[in-house]
Amino acid sequence: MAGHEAPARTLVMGVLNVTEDSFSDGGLWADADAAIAHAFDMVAEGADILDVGGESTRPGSARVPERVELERVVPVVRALADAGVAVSVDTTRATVAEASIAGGASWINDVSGGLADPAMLPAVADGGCGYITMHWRGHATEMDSRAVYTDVVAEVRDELAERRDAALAAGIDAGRLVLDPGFGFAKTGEHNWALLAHLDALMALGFPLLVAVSRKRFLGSLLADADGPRPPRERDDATAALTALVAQRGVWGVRTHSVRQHRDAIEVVERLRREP
Ligand code: PMM
Repeated sequence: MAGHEAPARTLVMGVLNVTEDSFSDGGLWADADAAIAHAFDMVAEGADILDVGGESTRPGSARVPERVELERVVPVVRALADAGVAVSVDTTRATVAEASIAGGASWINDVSGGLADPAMLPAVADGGCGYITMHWRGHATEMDSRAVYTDVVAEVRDELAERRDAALAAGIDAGRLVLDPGFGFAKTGEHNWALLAHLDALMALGFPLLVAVSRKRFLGSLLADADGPRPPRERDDATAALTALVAQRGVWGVRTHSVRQHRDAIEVVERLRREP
């Protein structure tokens, strides 16, 4: 169905949150210069794409005004794109997408799959860039209450298929469309595990898949001890284990906070794949 050329291996997308409040690295990179320096460190570690975000999507967080999001994101996008880095921008707003594409972004990563802003899909189609469309059931303040499914795999598959079709109908290039099940977005830990166990059902939608599980809450719960859930920064080994498993299944990319670990995991998978 898609006109995609499969990448030689699973790609690594490094997370660059230019926000005050993201759940795992919030506040660390809010300053543009610090964010750009961290971005170059991730490129040196082997990131294929850097995903710049100016609005936290963590459950419960309030929306950032558009002006603030633009001020945070666009200078960082320009600096990275000018240096030849492939940049995606994590935004649900068409205005931010347009300014980012003008600044050199080659991907828009829209966690709402076009649902948050009706101007998004036409903006991406006009901009001619790649589009990551994610399964979404509402903004951060309301998503936990929408984590209700009878059959999570079938429902996410069907709702994601609608977003795929909407993106194609808007004129977005089929060769640069990527689907994402949206782990943790209107999903409990049980839902995330079910989706991970049945990625094949989502791959059957005919488009490359991005898996973004880095440091997420369900891993903290899995690794909990008497002190409570494992803190976000101590979830990287578990995330890398999942990266190896999903790379083995042939996903297009993983979105991660700790680039080197994930590149290493993918190297291992690729080396094993070459054995007869
Ligand atoms: N998760 C977060 C942010 N952006 N983008 C995509 N495509 N998929 C995701 O699952 C996703 C995302 C939240 O995580 P963060 O606060 O670590 O950025």
